Amino acid sequence: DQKDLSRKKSLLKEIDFYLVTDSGLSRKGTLSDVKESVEAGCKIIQYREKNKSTKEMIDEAAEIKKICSGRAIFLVNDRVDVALAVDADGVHIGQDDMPIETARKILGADKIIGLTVHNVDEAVEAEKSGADYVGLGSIFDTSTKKDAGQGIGPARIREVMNAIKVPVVAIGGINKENCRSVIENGADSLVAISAVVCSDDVKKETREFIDIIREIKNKS
Ligand code: TZP
Ligand code: MG
Repeated sequence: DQKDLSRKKSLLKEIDFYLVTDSGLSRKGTLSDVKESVEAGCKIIQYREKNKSTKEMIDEAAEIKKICSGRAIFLVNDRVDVALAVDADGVHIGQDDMPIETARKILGADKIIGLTVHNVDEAVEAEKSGADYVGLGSIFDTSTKKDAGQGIGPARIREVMNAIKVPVVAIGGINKENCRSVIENGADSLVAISAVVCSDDVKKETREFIDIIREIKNKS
């Protein structure tokens, strides 16, 4: 309902670390990664699955929803149909996916929609189109997403932050060493995929990211 939605949207502002799943890179599997990361305090999970059938995705998404229930926001990457099928909290879509206006029509007002942007112009456009947050990237070079392009550098985060009001989530090539520069440049939160899911201890990595991010936010 409406109250629930405004709570979730304000929660977006309080997120520090944002986990995106990747079954291709994961050591212990997506469900294990989600469970460990949520246990460590991660408040938002995006199910990003490029290699499974729709049926497999719906089954897995239903499991992720259970794990997240009452503890973390649960979004599905690209697949508006899968998000609807399991009644996820929303979707994260890219510039070449379903247009945001169309996704909004299908999902309704009470779902979260995040959009990937690469620069200030796309960020302003995303906000105008009703995005609840933007994912900005790739910040650094990364091999996790083949078509991510060269890193734009953390200084660009500030420009985007100054241009829009919705939360900005930084993504791409972020690790525990360079994440300081990301938060220092104003990002509300950040995603790390390989730095977390390629680890043997997803819980510990998540915890460490959260601790570093909070420490920097508290200083500024
Ligand atoms: N979108 C832009 S970069 C990226 C996505 C999904 C991959 C980020 O993965 P990693 O391993 O944190 O660089
Ligand atoms: Mg996409």
